[in-house]
Amino acid sequence: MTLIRWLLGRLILSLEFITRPKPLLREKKEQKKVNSTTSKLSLYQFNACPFCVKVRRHIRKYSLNIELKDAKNCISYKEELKTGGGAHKVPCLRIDHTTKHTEWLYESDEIIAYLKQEFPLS
Ligand SMILES: N[C@@H](CCC(=O)N[C@@H](CS)C(=O)NCC(=O)O)C(=O)O
Repeated sequence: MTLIRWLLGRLILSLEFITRPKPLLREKKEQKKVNSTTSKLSLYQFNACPFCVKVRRHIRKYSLNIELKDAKNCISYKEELKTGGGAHKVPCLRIDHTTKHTEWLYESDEIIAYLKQEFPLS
């Protein structure tokens, strides 16, 4: 079972690599603005999770500099996710609105919808 899961993971990552979308090219000033907003975001994820791959592809396509946090291998990220978000489920987008108000957004489709709304293609 572990071997099958590992093989599936490799397959997902290989397919992802072969079919990677081309990142959007923004003007420097525009990208700087986007970077400033994305600095408040981070994605808790697993490397070979298909739902995480879907979100990462969107992030790449739209050239969003969002920090990726490996919640499988990094114990502290795993704990942050469980304590802050309430569940050890990925993908989860952490949105630090202020130092006191943090939102934890689960579900790949919802994360993508949020990113599309926040960073529309102009
Ligand atoms: N409907 C969810 C499915 C997410 C999901 O099933 N994630 C799995 C990894 S692929 C997970 O977090 N499992 C919990 C665990 O492995 O501890 C989505 O689209 O984000």
